[in-house]
Amino acid sequence: MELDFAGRLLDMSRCHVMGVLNVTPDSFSDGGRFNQLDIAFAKARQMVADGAAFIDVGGESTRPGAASVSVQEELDRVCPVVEVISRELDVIVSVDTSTPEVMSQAAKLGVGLINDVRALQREGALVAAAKARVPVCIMHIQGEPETMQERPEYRNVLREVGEFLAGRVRAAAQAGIATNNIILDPGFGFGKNLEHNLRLLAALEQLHALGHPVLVGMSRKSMLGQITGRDVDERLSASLAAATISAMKGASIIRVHDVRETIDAVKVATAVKGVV
Ligand code: 9MG
Repeated sequence: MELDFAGRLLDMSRCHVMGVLNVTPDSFSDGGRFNQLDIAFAKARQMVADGAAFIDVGGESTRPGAASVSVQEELDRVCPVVEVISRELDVIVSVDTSTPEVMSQAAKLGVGLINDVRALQREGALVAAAKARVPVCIMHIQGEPETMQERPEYRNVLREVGEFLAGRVRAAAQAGIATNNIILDPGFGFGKNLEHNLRLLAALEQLHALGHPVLVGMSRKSMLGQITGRDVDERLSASLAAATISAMKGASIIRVHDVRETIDAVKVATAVKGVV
């Protein structure tokens, strides 16, 4: 089960780690775009040295209540970073965006994966992703990031997430995206309360029934804070537990802030899976 990420082939039957690289103003302590580019590149280089197979570059915060960003601002934040990482580092660059213009521009700069938390629902996103001719990650979300955590509701979260993703796979296929280029993500924390997230994680292997590799992201998320009572910068152990469970349940890509530590956790899970 190999996928071609803009010329880099990866076996999706194995578990890979994706490092998070946010290029939003709140992720840099000092000003100046050149300085920010240097900092972003240094972070990416460290994550690659630590074993990341992907670097996920995002210029729009999807945290509940985060301010929206103009297309031009998102392009200005993301493109220089995508360009320098694609040129200088041996890694698959993923672009975390819902904006068609950013998808198209990033594809020209060498991006190997489009990661859209809005499941290609913005006008023009399906067409832009199809033209990019790289794999896409389609994530489940209920509502919009600004308001999604206000009162998420499901009758059966597993079934509804599965139906939503299957519907978006159909829409993607109709737009010309090759179905074997689609990765699915249940979208932990995106319009879900703790019980919804736990039900999805407990049944993660069932998502494979849709026939696509699975990506998950739980690193440092509030679901882990709710379970442990810990602040965001104290959630490493909980994030590693979530990563280990996901790897055991067959996730192909785990999106994290702490690459080095997660690589070790994934190695343990992979070793155990190898003997059962
Ligand atoms: C950008 N982003 C933040 N959380 C994420 C998650 O859980 N999955 C994916 N695919 N992207 C995410």
